[in-house]
Amino acid sequence: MRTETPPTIRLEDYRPSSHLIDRVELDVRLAPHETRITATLALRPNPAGEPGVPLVLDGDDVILLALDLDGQALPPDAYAATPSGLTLHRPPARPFTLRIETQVDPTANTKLMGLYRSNGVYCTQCEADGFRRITYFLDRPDVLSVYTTRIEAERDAAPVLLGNGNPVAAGEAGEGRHYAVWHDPHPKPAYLFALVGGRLDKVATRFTTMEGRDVAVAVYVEPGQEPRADYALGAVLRSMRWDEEAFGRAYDLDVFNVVAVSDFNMGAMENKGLNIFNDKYVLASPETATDQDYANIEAIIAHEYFHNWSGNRVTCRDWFQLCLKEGLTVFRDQEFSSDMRSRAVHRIGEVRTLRARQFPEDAGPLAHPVRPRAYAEINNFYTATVYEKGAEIVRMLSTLVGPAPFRAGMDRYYAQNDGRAATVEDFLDAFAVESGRDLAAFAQWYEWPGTPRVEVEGRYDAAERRYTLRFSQDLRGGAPPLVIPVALGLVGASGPISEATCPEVRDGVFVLDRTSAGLTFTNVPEAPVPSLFRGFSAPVRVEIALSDAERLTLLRHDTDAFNRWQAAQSIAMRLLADRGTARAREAEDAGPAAQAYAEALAAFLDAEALADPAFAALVLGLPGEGDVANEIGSDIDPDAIHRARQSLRRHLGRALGERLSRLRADLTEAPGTPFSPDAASAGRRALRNAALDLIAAADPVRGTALARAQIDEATNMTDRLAALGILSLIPGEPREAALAAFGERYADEPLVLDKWFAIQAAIPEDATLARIARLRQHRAFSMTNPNRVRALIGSFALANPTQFNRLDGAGFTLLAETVEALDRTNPQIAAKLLTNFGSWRRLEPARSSKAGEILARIKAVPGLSRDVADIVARTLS
Ligand code: 0A1
Ligand code: ZN
Repeated sequence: MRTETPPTIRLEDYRPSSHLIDRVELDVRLAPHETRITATLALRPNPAGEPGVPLVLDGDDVILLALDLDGQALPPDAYAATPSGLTLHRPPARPFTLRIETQVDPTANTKLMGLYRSNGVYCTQCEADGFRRITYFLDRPDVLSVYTTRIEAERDAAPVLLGNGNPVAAGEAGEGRHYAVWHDPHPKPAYLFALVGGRLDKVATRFTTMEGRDVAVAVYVEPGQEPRADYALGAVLRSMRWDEEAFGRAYDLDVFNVVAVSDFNMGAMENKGLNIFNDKYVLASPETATDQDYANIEAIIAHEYFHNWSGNRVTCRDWFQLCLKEGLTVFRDQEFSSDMRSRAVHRIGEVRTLRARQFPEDAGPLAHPVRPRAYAEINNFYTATVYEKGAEIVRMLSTLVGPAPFRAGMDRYYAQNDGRAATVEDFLDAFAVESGRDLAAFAQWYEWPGTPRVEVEGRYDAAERRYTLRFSQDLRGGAPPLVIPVALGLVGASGPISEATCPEVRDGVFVLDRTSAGLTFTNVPEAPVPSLFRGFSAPVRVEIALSDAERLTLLRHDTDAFNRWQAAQSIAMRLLADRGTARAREAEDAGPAAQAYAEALAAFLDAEALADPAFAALVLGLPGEGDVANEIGSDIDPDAIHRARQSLRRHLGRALGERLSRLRADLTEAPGTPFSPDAASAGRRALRNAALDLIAAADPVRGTALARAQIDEATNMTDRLAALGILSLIPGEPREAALAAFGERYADEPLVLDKWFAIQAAIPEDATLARIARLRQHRAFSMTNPNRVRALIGSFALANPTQFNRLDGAGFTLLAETVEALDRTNPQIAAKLLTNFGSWRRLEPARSSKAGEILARIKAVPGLSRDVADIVARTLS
């Protein structure tokens, strides 16, 4: 539906549904253009709803073919049907059955919401409001029904027919057609409905739950791709076992199916018993997937599987409660990945993502509370704030109440809300009961946008052997003080100061719940360095005046790996932010601070690199250009930041060169070592490639030779792609030859070509725009496939700050034109791309006014989708 001023939906206006639907029987006859759906709905008035009102069913782009009530055709004046809704003016005040026949065109469905076809495979996406594109329905998450689905299709076109729940019947339907019937005994909202029909092959196994249920587990992929689905299948089994062990949650159906499709708007979807995935998060082989891909697959398989309890068994009352399932499930998948891999390394990755994506969102015009109070288009609220900050809130809650009460609170939450549509209040209530804490003040985390700042001052009194810390918090927008768990400790010149004590610090955590507070540690034998917010214990910005020498003490001696990494990052960040401002434009010289930083890194590498290469790779990695821009905060000049970062990379490469070469040699796998995606092997590759990056920055000729050799000799995609990325930053013939060869080698591998598109879109040179224009004509590029668009255009906006923010506005124009074109076919992806303008006001004035002009031009385009109209209006507000 296209509209100029989207209506706003408000949390305070929530009312229970007028009716409930206890049972849904669907008969879906799949056909490329004329798919017919007969929905038989067992309806009744909702005792909690308003009595005597019309029944208003949602619809979106559906054609009504037939309608009857309790077997009787309805007279024309009894109802009104449009493509966007079906109203029964005077529904019976008793239970009744409505039979609705609709028709949809899955092949013409380019929005990828509702029933559509991806590479010929029929599939569905119903969250948040796609079910209404299949049939008229009460398409809201607090209407839970038991579904039975009969799917019928031509056997040749769709030999595999999958639905929610358990398979109960199958057979011939005549004229080359066949059918399957699926029954899902667990009541669910319509957004969890799914079906799949197509030519697919599977890898399969069985899993016995802790309750003794024998579950058939399968991952379905396009024929020929089965070997690439093994890793995902293994990840399903690990997820099933982990949720039993960590949270006591067992799987509750006889089958669990995962299906990979190539056209998908998001990462994946947790439909009950039938998770549908973007193939990027299922398919992996050493030749085509990087270590990051393997880690993402494991995490997303887990995320969708964990939704079976956090989201499906306990669902959301309304879409304002989205964080209830998403923040909690992200927290759960983070914990899973930390247990499968290195906890410290994983935590650093989580925080990097939060700072790169959520902090800017929270500081810009699209900022919103983790539980928003109003929305115009819910599909625009699947944001870093809801997901990642939502997960941080659950993490803080677990820190506050402690491990045993947290687990008990989770058990209580599930027990009390199983089969219900719950709220954030229901969630917090379970923990309040189990911990005996009043969580009313903590609940404010859900209500206020913006990243709180916490200022800290430390003072040491040598005579009294006392150390005091003064904290004050500042949350913009008039919010009350938040409850902030501060995990902390003191570190001395040669190690942690364990004898120091402070009564307000329990189990290493101080809870800051006022605007300001002071702490006094006694028995402190030397001037300490405070290690604050260990493990990033709260999603805040910390301001404390520490010298580089003090930060290096933390890097050397802190027991908290996150803060060791943070110490190194803070030094690098200060160097980059000082030099990355327009004023420092000409400053090239690295200076003594950079020198000292390089020496500290050298000592660190000598002592620890080989013991924990994954961690060392993170310590060696500089903050990204976007991170530096976020730190600077206003009057941002992306060119100055780029120059500053290049100059520091060069400096480190020169200062550490020999060491880095030695490290590379030490980390080289013996020839014939089989590839393994495990975290330790991935860590060694990460450090080797981080070393190559700095070597190439200091010596492009040598870098070119090493990168070319690595591309030729690599036995896996991680090494090949890392080398290609490094070479892509060195202009010249070797780069062009390597890019061309890579493009040919993987000509038939769309997911690998996505990486190739992304690398080229991120080249920080003027000629990149012309390169992108050429790549848009590449035979593998397609504007209707979200992965392709994200790879080429999304990466440009996200990973190429100097070119996207070009002074002449050509980068903004490229994005704007793509958004406009895409809005006609896939508004969700168009709107997501448009969010890349989120920081436009913080750019220096010339760039900022260009961005403003272009945004105003988009706003004036007639017939914008609600998705894009909403983002553009908020971005300009
Ligand atoms: N619930 C899914 C995310 C998701 C949301 C909307 C979608 O519609 C296109 C698809 C997926 C998750 O958290 O993984
Ligand atoms: Zn999710």
